[in-house]
Amino acid sequence: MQKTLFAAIVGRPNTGKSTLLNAILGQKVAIVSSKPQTTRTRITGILTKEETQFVFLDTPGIHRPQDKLGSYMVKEANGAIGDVDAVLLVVQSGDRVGEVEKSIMKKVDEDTPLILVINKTDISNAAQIAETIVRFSAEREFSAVVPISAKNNEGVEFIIEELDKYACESPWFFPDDIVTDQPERAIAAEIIREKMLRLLAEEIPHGVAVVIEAFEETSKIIKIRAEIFCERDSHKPIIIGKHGDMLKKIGTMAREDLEKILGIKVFLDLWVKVKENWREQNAAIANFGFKDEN
Ligand SMILES: Nc1nc2c(ncn2[C@@H]2O[C@H](COP(=O)(O)OP(=O)(O)OP(=O)(O)O)[C@@H](O)[C@H]2O)c(=O)[nH]1
Ligand SMILES: [Mg+2]
Repeated sequence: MQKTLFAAIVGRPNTGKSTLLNAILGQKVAIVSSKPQTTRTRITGILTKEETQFVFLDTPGIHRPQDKLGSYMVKEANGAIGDVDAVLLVVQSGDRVGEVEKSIMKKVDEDTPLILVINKTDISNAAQIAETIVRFSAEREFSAVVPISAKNNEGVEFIIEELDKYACESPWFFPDDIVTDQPERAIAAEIIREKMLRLLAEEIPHGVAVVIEAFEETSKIIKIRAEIFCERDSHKPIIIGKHGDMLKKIGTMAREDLEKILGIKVFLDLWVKVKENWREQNAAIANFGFKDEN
């Protein structure tokens, strides 16, 4: 008998939602960075285990939006809450209950299982975990509270065990051997953005969008041409770097990751362009793939 369960992974930026998704799947499908607001759109991860297919929606961290892209991101996250059978609220061990968590707890209706996931236990202690449980439990009843370290893959299996209780009889939505519904082009664009988040200072990567212009696959190699759009003239030379060093570094790191993920040799051709203040323009946001489907 096939069973299915849809679960949304939500919380503030930077709590480790995407790291958790990757840990659940045992494979990288969502990019991760130490900077908040890494994830910009919903990312589907699929885990098929025995009879159950778990479909996870990783979402952008919920924050007070500063621009139109931010509004899109928050809408994506909030929208996911209403579309699923269960919700994982990811907080960090030691956290207090903030506005974001309060708004999420309010949005999840009483019939939907809500699991409190307390992440980053590897950098906290038992007292902090206990305090976090007390603080959050005072606000709302959870179907389960699961302390984990997504980074070290500890405790993650308890989330799956808990979610399995709520899976309903239903044919699977995806073949049992796929882990994400993201096209390879989208993964390539995200990996390039991840390297920029890692290598460049705060404001620059947050204003970057990556568009895959060409993706040509032969039996031996994938040739990818990507355009990196930054939002100011002054950012372009920084992304390119002295003698093109920075762009080369971004390209090398992205290529190495993509070769691992796609399992084939990759040739990456990167171009940097400027699209002034695109994060404030609905048309540009939509062109860069952030389309409002609700
Ligand atoms: N020590 C520790 N760090 C973690 C853990 N999980 C995630 N991190 C780190 O926390 C940072 C944020 O991780 P992400 O997975 O990108 O967080 P996110 O919640 O998806 O962030 P947004 O997409 O911006 O909302 C990264 O530097 C991760 O390496 C953990 O269990 N322990
Ligand atoms: Mg994320």
